[in-house]
Amino acid sequence: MSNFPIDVERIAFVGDIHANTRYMETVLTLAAQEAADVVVQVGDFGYNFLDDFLNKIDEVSKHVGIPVLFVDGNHENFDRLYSFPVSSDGVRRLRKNVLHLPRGFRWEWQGIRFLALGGAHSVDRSWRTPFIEWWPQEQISLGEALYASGQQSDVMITHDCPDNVDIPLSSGSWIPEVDVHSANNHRKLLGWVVDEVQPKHLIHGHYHVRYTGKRGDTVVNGLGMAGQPLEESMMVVNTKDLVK
Ligand SMILES: [Mn+2]
Repeated sequence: MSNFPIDVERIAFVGDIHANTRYMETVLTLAAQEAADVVVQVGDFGYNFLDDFLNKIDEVSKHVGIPVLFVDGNHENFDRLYSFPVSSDGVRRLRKNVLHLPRGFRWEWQGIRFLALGGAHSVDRSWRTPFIEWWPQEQISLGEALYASGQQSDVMITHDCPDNVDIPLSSGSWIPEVDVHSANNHRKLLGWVVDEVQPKHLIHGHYHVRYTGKRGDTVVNGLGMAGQPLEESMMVVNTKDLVK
């Protein structure tokens, strides 16, 4: 278990940001108004992680005194993201106040056990240029799934949604059949990890729709995206309420 160097009583979760600097500024402002100790972003955060984006988020984050933690999504430049080293405490510091939670990273806040597991399949992959607009590291590998499944946790923070959850989506008839298949397989693999970890709560992004559902005994919260009203993209909670 990581000795993650902050404790957190109140968390502002936020959905896909897609490198939208101005939206992130608004998120941090609301997080401060809501007395959150930290912003936890659920993937599709920085895309190319440009210096201008990271510097601005770091500056606003320091100004309001709220660090930004994120799991990776699928629309991220993984070559750039993984060029930042993992610190001895297990996270990537892209800036002093902007931290990546790698897949399988575990920590505790308020005695509650958290597990990060980013990644998803891009169903728009066919329209993207490999290694410029799309990266194969986007999917959870079998090794990452095995590593993440090794221990129970109370809360999972993911980008994709596990299988056996009804997401209130409009139809995606534009998606090629092979990518429907790959996306479903990815959800199954994540679902297998969830079966092993048995979290009480799972929070995810990727589908750009705010809803609350269940998967067995696990409460599932899906978050909206940048551009939508903040009540669609954000969920601010007391840490201890996640396991009630
Ligand atoms: Mn996504």
